[in-house]
Amino acid sequence: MKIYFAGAIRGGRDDQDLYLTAIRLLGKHGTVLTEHIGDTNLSHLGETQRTNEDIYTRDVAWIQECDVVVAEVSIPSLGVGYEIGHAESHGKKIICLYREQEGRRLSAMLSGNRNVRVEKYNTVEDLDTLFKNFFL
Ligand code: 6IA
Repeated sequence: MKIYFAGAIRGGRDDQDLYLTAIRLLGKHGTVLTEHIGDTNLSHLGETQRTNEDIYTRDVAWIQECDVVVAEVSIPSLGVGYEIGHAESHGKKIICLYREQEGRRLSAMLSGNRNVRVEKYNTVEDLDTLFKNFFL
């Protein structure tokens, strides 16, 4: 099972510890192609040793290769939104993980999209259960 995990980079790195935890949990169910998303050394500037074009080319190839895209969408990110749209156009399974926050609502392009499974959660334990149920 090849898993493409998506999470905000230039959109903001406030959730990077959570991404790292999610990637570790997902690793129990398959190969996570994008382990760098949880890298605590990766700043909001992204991978500085690669060009933007390299990153784009690699990421779209991985999306096309993967079995499922798991996207953490609590922090809005243009890149994550693009990756979800790209995955949808290639018929990939898509799970969006979302923590409800006071005064914010998830984009209708995800919450109103039947091709996207939105899973609301609060804790890391919720994520663990959610992944176990999904990858059974
Ligand atoms: O718009 P964002 O940067 O928040 O988009 C984040 C999403 O796009 C992630 O899920 C990644 O898969 C992908 N992505 C976008 N930019 C990068 C990046 N650095 N490094 C790795 N993945 C990325 C970009 C900049 C660098 C040349 C300085």
